[in-house]
Amino acid sequence: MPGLDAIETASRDELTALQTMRLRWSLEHAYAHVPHYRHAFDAAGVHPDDLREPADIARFPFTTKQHLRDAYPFGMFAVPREDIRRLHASSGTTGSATVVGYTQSDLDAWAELVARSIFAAGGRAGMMVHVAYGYGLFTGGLGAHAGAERLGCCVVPVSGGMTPRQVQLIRDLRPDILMATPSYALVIMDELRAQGLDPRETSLRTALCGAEPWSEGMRAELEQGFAMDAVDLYGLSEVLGPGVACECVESKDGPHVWEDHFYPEIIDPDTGAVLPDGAPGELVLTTLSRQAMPVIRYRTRDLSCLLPGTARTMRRMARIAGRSDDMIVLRGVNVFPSQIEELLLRDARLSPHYQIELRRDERLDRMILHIEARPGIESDPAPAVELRHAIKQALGISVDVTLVPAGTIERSVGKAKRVRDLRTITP
Ligand code: DLL
Repeated sequence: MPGLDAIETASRDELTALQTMRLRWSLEHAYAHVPHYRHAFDAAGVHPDDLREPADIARFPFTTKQHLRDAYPFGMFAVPREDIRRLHASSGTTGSATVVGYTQSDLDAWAELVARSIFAAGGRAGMMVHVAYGYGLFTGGLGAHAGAERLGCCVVPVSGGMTPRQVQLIRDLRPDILMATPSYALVIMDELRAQGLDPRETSLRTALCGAEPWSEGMRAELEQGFAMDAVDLYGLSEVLGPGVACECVESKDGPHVWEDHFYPEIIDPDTGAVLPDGAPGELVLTTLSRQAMPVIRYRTRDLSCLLPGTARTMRRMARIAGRSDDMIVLRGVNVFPSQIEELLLRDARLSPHYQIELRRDERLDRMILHIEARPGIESDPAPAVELRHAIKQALGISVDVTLVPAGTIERSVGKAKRVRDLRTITP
């Protein structure tokens, strides 16, 4: 029965030795089998033999989403098409999708890592897991599914949507664990309440939430609402899917990067320089074991920082503040939706259902924050005034806050759409 992997608590030296060996393998594999890497390494004047220790990876060129797009569909694969057992595609909110492939060994490693993540969250063999991540080309559903089975859990493969049915299944089957985007977990919670049920009385005791940025305020909302632990699960399809990093329930202090399979770096997004642990910047990931599609120094666009290990030897990443391409630049100030979320959830009169609208009026950018008030508060002007003040104090921007009736903000089944940018649309 899977439990804690020995490598999770191995010494830092043992981990570094493994990383060095696997990094060298991954570089050689990419160089030998993927024309893009051969050209890029040659152009940069580097060779896989140049890697003596993990930090030498900084000499190798970055890989970007554009490189993956240019190689659409199979140009980044390092094994013959016949050896690929499964394809997924990235959500691709902007531009064309990118296809990712897995060999049988990649699928096994992925299942192991998701099993490890569920275990870290407190899941154990024999428990029941309700998977509300979408099934299909998105990696969330099938990734969660295989990992839960690998751990020895009983999986309920519900996928996203049809929320009343989700509630019915939770009531009837009594799952222990929920795997869903945080925004969809909230939708399920609201549906329970709408049916006159107390979410605290369901069987759910653990949630693994991810696939979108969320805040400590949102964690508190879910944990108190459901009487459960909610941990942060991170991943991206280009590198694997869910299970690149996961928080441990005993510390809840940011996801541990599963460093035996991924080598993380933080860089300055403008200069590309590698930053020391603790400094905020863009997360860059190199795969150490992937056969079908090794990725070398992939620029995730996710903003985080690396922190020392706590519950495990492996380093942690700070909760993702946002993606560099989700960053709102309002009159020259950089703001992430998660910062707004953190502030609004400090007020118990406001609900976590919100949307940020950006407009350009007479060449001046405006942010209008639409938030659902908790029942009974709709006509009270005080929360909006106070939040406006708190945002001005904390973030230095003036925003308009509008309280809207419950149920008017669009609900998401998967990743929530927090920002509506109408600035490029001319009236
Ligand atoms: O979202 C994989 C996943 C599925 C992760 C289920 C966790 C749970 P993509 O669709 O390729 O893959 O989107 C990846 O989502 O680069 C981040 O911007 C964001 N993201 C993923 N997990 C988190 C998280 C899946 N825990 C992109 N916190 C990533 C914040 C996250 N953002």
